[in-house]
Amino acid sequence: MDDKIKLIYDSVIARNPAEKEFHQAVKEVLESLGPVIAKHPEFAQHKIIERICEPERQIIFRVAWTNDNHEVMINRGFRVQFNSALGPYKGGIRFHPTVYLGIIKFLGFEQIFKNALTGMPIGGAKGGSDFHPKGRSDCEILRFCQSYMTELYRHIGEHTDVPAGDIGVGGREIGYMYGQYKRLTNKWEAGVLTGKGVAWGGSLVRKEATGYGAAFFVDEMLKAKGQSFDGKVCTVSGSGNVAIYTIEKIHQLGGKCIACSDSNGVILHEKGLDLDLIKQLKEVERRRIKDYVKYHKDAIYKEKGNIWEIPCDVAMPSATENELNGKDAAMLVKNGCIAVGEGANMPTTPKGVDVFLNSGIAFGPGKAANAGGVSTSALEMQQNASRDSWSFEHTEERLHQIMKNIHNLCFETAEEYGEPGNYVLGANIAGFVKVAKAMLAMGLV
Ligand code: NDP
Ligand code: 2IT
Repeated sequence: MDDKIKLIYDSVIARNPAEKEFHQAVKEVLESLGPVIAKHPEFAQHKIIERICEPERQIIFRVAWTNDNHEVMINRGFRVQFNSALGPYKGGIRFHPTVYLGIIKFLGFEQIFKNALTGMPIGGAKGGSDFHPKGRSDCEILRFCQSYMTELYRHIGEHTDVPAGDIGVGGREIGYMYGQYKRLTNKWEAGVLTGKGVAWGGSLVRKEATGYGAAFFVDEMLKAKGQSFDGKVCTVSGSGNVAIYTIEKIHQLGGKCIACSDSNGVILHEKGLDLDLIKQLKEVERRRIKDYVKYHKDAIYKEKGNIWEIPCDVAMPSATENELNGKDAAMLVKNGCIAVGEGANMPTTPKGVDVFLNSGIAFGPGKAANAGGVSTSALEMQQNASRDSWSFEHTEERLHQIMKNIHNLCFETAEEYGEPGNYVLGANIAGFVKVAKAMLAMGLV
């Protein structure tokens, strides 16, 4: 890291103690910025890096609700509105017991640059709660979502801050939160949330968008190497929203996914995953992935297994942060993997990223590869603003073009800064420069 930038990084650590995921996300971006500061001394003079590392606003609140036994439950809610230089704050909401301020800040920080890369007018934010949705009844989820929104509604709005889903928050939760927002404000303000149901202001393709977009991004990286998905053996971690639609698009592009997972274990099905079954188990019945083997006797379930041990051509971590470490990365490379696309946010540890970058394989970092979700959220906002709804084909084509553009922007930026093929550097610099220029133009913001 550049010496002057290291001082900024040290101060970020001192000012935000014990937020290790936030430190990790900041470090990864700041390590790319040395050549940018050399080229743009005005960024340093106006303290753009220092400003970008400080959220514009952080909201932390109590979420009280009652469970089905009529007991009072208390959780903590968050919304970190990180940067609005390019548009209203935009980013998902995560419900997971591991959530604390450091997780929301890492996600919000990444979101600034991701959203900049999309080319859409959206700033960066993230929210969530340490609420644990697993095993909760529908009524409990409803009461929690209503209570969460009862505080959040005063901080958001179609021109202010537009939340969406993330881990533990999908169409059901967005519906409950939208309903509560509508009651509290007495307004039909469709553009305040994205990921809505298609019958009431949602966009076709939003559900599929992150996974489809990640597969499109990897397809572009493969094309840049003169390759394609055709006949490639793939592994995709997780079995949630991002994993499911990554698998779907890989299959459509001619690849074969043989493994997926959840936080308990790994499914390996050599002849190719049965996606209809996965959708039924996960989306409809909300069951665990281990039940897959009840329907396919030739599939294997390994409790606490490591999906990265399975040899593959393409690996797509699509579950959670730091799920793929240096050893896993070395194993993937040794087993002949040629491309890795991050569907999740920051799923690869810094050591893992180093292994991939040094190996010369194609490595697509999350802030570029998984930007299809938020891009399609921005397309949902466009449809809401014009009171229109587009066809699946048109929306998917828009998404595809956006992913190609993001790929090319990262690719060309890496070349411009003398590190061809380094999509990490390309994504960080291209995203940062866009935000930095907007902040400079707006004065002391
Ligand atoms: P879901 O809640 O739909 O699915 C999450 C999946 O990841 C589940 O299979 C879950 O397993 C697994 N998982 C979650 N936490 C952990 C953990 N701590 N350890 C192991 N496995 C875990 O979430 P999404 O698919 O929406 O999100 C997945 C990733 O993609 C996240 O990193 C998210 O930030 C990122 N992302 C999501 C976008 C979206 O539009 N939804 C957009 C861009 C990025 P289990 O059920 O056992 O917990
Ligand atoms: O990490 C992400 O980009 C998301 N969870 C989606 C954000 C959004 O606003 O659609």
